[in-house]
Order: sequence, then structure tokens, then C-alpha cells
Amino acid sequence: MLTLYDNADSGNAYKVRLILALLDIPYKRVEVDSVHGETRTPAFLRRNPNGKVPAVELADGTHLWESNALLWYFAEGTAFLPDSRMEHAELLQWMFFEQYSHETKVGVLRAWARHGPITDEQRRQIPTLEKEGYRALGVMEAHLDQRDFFVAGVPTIADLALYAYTHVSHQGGFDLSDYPAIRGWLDRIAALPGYVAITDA
Ligand SMILES: N[C@@H](CCC(=O)N[C@@H](CS)C(=O)NCC(=O)O)C(=O)O
Repeated sequence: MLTLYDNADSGNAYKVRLILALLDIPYKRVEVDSVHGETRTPAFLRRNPNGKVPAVELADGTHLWESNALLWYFAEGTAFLPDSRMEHAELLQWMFFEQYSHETKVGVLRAWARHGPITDEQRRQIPTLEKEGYRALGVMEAHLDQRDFFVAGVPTIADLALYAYTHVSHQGGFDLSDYPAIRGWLDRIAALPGYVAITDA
């Protein structure tokens, strides 16, 4: 049986819960307190040497980590991972965008809002992260203005990667009122058969 080392509040971990639910893959869930250091214990570092959730242990005892790599692993052979060379490159394009330009702003401000207190240095970074977060949301809005989904016209792991922190971006202070294409896309993801909410963990 597959085991997911998870955290109920983590958007990165939620990506994995979401793909497993959409694909109806059974798994055992282990909650890890990633806010209070449980990811840095020797036992957990043997599962993910980088000390972060999500991580999975496959049935043969192999471990895998990094949320977007896990999305790719579970989606292989399904409609969530279209198979042309160009589509693979486009998936990676949006998933790298998510990790570098989006999660590090939109996700980080949410984490600070929910798990404070924050340091003075972090407080000084907030306006810059807000500006860069809205810039990333603007890139998404422009792309979705003429499309239902990010790649190939169908829901893929690029959508799931970007959905995780976008749909709870208000918890980090972001206002999506001026982003109608994103709001429509969020509704389309939430309507997928098998969808689970981040709060369902
Ligand atoms: N790039 C990683 C980021 C994972 C990550 O930042 N996990 C956070 C929770 S959202 C964590 O476990 N933090 C605990 C720590 O760094 O000790 C991924 O996408 O899986």
C-alpha cells in the first residue's frame, strides 16, 4: 500500500491528495507536523532528505518527494498527463513557473498568514511578495483568458499544480476579483469527478 506523508494545511501536499483522489488510487495517509519541525527528524529525513512534505513511500519501499514530480509519477498513463513532446514541455513550463514564480509568493504569504508569527525581515518582504504574486496571477489570467485549462485544452497536472495555492490565495491576502478567467478555471477544477477539497484531509 502506498503511504503519503502529508500535512493537512500544505498546498504542496494537497496536490498529491488531489491527484490520488481524481485517479481513485487508495493510500495510507500519515500527518506530519511540517510547521513544528517534524519534517527535520532523522526518521523523516530518511524519507525525504530535503525535510519537506509531501513525500510518498511506494509499495516496494521506494521513496519519492517533490509535489510536482509526484503529480507526474501518478498521472503517467492517464489523461492528466498528455503525451506529446510539446505537451510535456508545456506541462514542465507551467510546473516550474508554479514552483519558482507562484508558490514562492502566493503560497509563502498564505503560510505566513496562517502559521505566524513572522520575523521583521519577513514583514519587510511582504509588499514585494504581494507584487510578484499578483504578477504571477496576471500571467495565469492572460493565459486562461482564451482557454479552459493550461495545457492541451484538458485538465492536466499543470492545472493541479497551479490550483493548489491559487484557490486558497485569499488566505494569503490575494483578491481574485479582477481575475475572472482564473475564477472560472478554479470552478472547472472543483467540478472534476473525484475532486476533494484541501480541507478534506
Ligand atoms: N518544492 C517542494 C516544497 C515542499 C514544501 O515547501 N513543503 C513544506 C510544507 S508546504 C514543508 O514541508 N516545510 C517544512 C520544512 O521545510 O521543514 C514541493 O513542491 O514538494
